[in-house]
This record gives sequence, structure tokens and C-alpha cells, in this order.
Amino acid sequence: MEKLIISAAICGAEVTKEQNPAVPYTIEEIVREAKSAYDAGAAVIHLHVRWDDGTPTQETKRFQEAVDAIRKVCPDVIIQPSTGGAVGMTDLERLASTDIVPTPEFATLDCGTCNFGGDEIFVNTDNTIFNFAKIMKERGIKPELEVFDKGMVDIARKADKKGLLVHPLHFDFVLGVQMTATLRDLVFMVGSLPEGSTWTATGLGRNAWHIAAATISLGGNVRVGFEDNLYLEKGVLAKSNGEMVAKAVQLAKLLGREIATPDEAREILGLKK
Ligand code: KMH
Ligand code: ZN
Repeated sequence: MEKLIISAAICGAEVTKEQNPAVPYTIEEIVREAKSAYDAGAAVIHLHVRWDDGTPTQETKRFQEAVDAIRKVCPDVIIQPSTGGAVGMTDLERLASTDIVPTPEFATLDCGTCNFGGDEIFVNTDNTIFNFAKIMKERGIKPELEVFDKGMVDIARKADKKGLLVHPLHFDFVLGVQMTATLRDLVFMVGSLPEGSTWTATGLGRNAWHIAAATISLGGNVRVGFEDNLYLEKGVLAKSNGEMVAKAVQLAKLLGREIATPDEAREILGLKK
């Protein structure tokens, strides 16, 4: 099996300090969390940023500040800005995270519209998806195709048919938001992928750890972090993203997978440095 790429979604746009005081808002806190994840074995930092009061923003300047500060302490880590942002942001606002210098090597591309609980809808029309894909291809940014259900894999296939994606495709299954996160769901999603794709999976909340263990066993890659889950185990809040990455590393050791360094992850994902 290939080495295991661990991504840390350190911040997200929705989780708050009220839910877990270690959720980072300020640049200093974001750097602290990125470093804790990197030191524990994460090759990829999936990045959202916030204003100091916790409000999510996609402002280029704020991303630049965060990326520059992370780079100082994690020089080789893969930084993957979110182009999902937060529910309700415009497409232009969302893409502003990729206007940093140098142009990011990797960024998320959300492949469908998703119910986010209550009245919240995370809107991604076909035109948004195809437009984001086109822009990323023109700018040499590899998309991580975020899929919240199987229909989104099919939309990614449509984008691919239009020539908007570069192979190998890389998917991230975000399970437990719109579809459930059983092992049957995971195996079904893996079986739905275009041949030659690489993939990562994450399970929301209480789904985090069985999805991580099954993903490691199936040869996929794992995403953990506060964006998706606040708990190290039932009833125990994680003190840092690093603690969650360390748990994923521990699972990988038990299951016989080695951990990829950032440069090994670049090789596996076909990223240009
Ligand atoms: N915060 C969600 C609305 C992404 O990063 O690309 C979108 C999200 C996906 O988190
Ligand atoms: Zn995200």
C-alpha cells in the first residue's frame, strides 16, 4: 500500500470556541494548530481562516498572512486553502483564498450542493463547479474534489468529461453530513470512483475514528481535525489538532501503514511544488 497522507482540517468555518476552546481564530492560534498537526505527522493542512472574533473570511490578505506565518514553522507542509468558505459566501469571495502568492498547489473544489443542517444550504451549482475547475486548471492548482455523497462523484465525472480536471483525480469523501458514514457507505464511495483516482476520507463528529480506521485499512488517506470533529474519543475534547493527527498515526502503526511526508504526499498526489 502507498504511504498514508494525513490531512488536518484545523479550523473550519463553522466550529466555535464555545464547542471546544482550542478551535483557532487568530493567526497565532491557526499557526499553533497547524504546527501541532504537522509535528504529529500531517502532510496537508486544509485551511480556513477567521477574523479574530471567529467570523469566517476568505479575504486574500488574511489567507496570505496565515499561509506566510504557517510556512515559517512548517516549511514544507502542503497548504490547501478552502474554496468552500462558509455557507452563504459568493463564488468570488470563495475563490479569493487562492489569490495568495505563490499560487497554492492544492485547493478544495466542492462538487455539489449540500444540506448543512437546519435551514443552511451549501450551494454549488454545476456552473460554479465547472467554473472553479476551469480557473484552477488554468492556474495550475490541483483540486481536491470534495464529495458529500455519490451524486457529487458523478458531477466531478462530468467536469472531467469536459476536460476541466487533470489526472490523477483526487477525491475527499466528507461522510456524515449529507449521507451517513457507515463502512458500507465508505466502500460504496470508493467503488464509485473513476479508475486511477486517489482518495481521502473524513467522518464527521462521532464518525471520525471508525472512518479513519477503515480508510487506513482500505488504502485511502485520512483527514482529521477540528473542522470535522472536536473529540479525541467519546466525551473527551481534543486539546489540539495534533492530538487527533497523533491518534491517526497510532491507528496507522497498528494497521501497518507508514506515514507520508509532505514531499511523499506531493509525489502520490501529483502536485507541483
Ligand atoms: N464550510 C463549508 C461550507 C471546503 O472547505 O471546501 C464548506 C467547506 C468545504 O468547508
Ligand atoms: Zn473546509
